[in-house]
Amino acid sequence: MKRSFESAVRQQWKENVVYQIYPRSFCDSNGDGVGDLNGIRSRLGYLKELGIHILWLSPIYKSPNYDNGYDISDYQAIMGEFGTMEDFDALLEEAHRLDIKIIMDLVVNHTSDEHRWFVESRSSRDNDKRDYYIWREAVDGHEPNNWGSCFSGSAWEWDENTGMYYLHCFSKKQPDLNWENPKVRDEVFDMMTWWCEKGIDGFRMDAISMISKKEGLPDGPTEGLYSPCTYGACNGPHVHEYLQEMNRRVLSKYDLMTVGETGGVTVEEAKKYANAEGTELNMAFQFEHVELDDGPDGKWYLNPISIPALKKNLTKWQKELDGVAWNPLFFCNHDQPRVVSRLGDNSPHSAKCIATVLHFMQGTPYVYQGEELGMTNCPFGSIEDYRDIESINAYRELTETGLRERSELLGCIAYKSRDNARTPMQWDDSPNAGFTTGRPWIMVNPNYTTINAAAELADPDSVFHYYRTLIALRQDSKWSDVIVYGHYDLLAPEHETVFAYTRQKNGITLLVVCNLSARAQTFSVPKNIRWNSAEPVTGNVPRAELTRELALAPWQAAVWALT
Ligand code: TEU
Ligand code: CA
Repeated sequence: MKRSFESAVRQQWKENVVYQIYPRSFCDSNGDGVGDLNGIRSRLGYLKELGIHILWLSPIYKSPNYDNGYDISDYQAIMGEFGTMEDFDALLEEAHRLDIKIIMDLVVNHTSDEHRWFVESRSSRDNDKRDYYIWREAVDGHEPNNWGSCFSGSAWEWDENTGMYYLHCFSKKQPDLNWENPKVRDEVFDMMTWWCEKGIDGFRMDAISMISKKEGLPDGPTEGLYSPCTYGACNGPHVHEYLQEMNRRVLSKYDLMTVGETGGVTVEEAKKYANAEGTELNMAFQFEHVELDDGPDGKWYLNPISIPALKKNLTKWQKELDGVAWNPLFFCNHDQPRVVSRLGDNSPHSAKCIATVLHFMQGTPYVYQGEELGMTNCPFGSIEDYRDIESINAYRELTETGLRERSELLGCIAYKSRDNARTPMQWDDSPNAGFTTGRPWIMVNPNYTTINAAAELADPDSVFHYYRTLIALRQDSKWSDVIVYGHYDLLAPEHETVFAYTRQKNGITLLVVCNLSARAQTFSVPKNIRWNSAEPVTGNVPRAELTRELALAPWQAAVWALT
């Protein structure tokens, strides 16, 4: 029977903030230049200080690391470089002791080609694991369709041994699983159950909107050299059916938080993925707001994000999901450049302003490691400085085909590369930012001498303490209720740089005003907003007073509670 839900259905995962760790770059405990599980455990106190109760770990499973762990060769073993299963158990136990939950990355759209399922599947046409993956005959001596991989090239790889192609929406080292095969679903659900029995607290589901491909795998419209496989793979005909089955067979049996990485998701689709009745997932990541600066054929452009467009987009998600689903709120993750270098000007002041915009919206905020320090994009030089398969493959394909000029493209990669998010966490001003005593696997951002956790912990005005305050306001203040559950309304949609909105619940109105610009601006509080008294909640300028005509400093953010 259908029930109707209010946004105010209380859930712990709505009231907390999620902190994402990219284990390879967080903290190295043994000097091999690669972050690891014991490194994470040694920093739990830091996360506690920030106020974190939920950690999402990017993949830590056994992997040949062509895509930094998003290519898994054994779901029930730990990557050797990260430690052992005992190290994981110790991390989980210590986290739980500190009241911190651990959410695992679940990468089941594809496996590594070194996973035993694929090794068997490719061994012969009649192997009993053949249908675990998506194999097709050549069509007129060519690939079965025009789909391109997210990491350049065709989405099909020819297998000499059996004379057929297999589908890989990501690199050819990441063959797509065939979810239409019930045995694949059994295997995945058994593996998930094994982790749940271990006591983990939830899943972030990688590329989960791509597990059901369009019937017949038809050609799609081309952009550049191929048709992005996302046209044929995202939100396919059976995706909700598979997630409901997963929910029935696994998720509903445990107390978990779940969030899907649902590329290509529309508001209508998100209402299903993250429906408030809880038959699929708790939240669904949408990416429209971080694609507003894309060019005609993808991300490698220097376009700025237009603030009115950003407001319009996020407002659509705020309004449409209120009461029927739940938004995850993010600007940063391991696939995005640093937001302070994208929407801001690299200054701590701009980092605080951007954080304010996000943390006062309705939804669960996600903080990506280093974001709470205002960590910036990295001044990479040549293509040799990069480690990310997406950046390296794109550079090769677009320059070799003559579609882009080398130095121009390199500038765009410097701006947008996922590696900007993957440089080591900046702990202090000692060599290699205190991340490792060895040689880091990727360069350290040279600005660690000024931007680092030790310096920010000691400075009450730092970005770190600003985030700590935002998190405390949400979790433990007289405004928690309206911050988490209040209704959202945008103000002044046309204003070129000021992002202003209200949140309302039980007669309390929060007024949030953020000047996303390096210039001073004026802002008129709309006439329909009235107040007898305005109490400052937070902001990045001391003693900001609310007046009808506001004179805002560059990057000023201010929040008032109106009564
Ligand atoms: O990302 C899926 C995805 O859609 C991304 O490839 C996205 O298009 C790209 O990163 C934008 O630059 C997930 C993971 O988050 C990513 O790190 C993995 O590489 C990918 O899946 C494959 O597992
Ligand atoms: Ca290590």
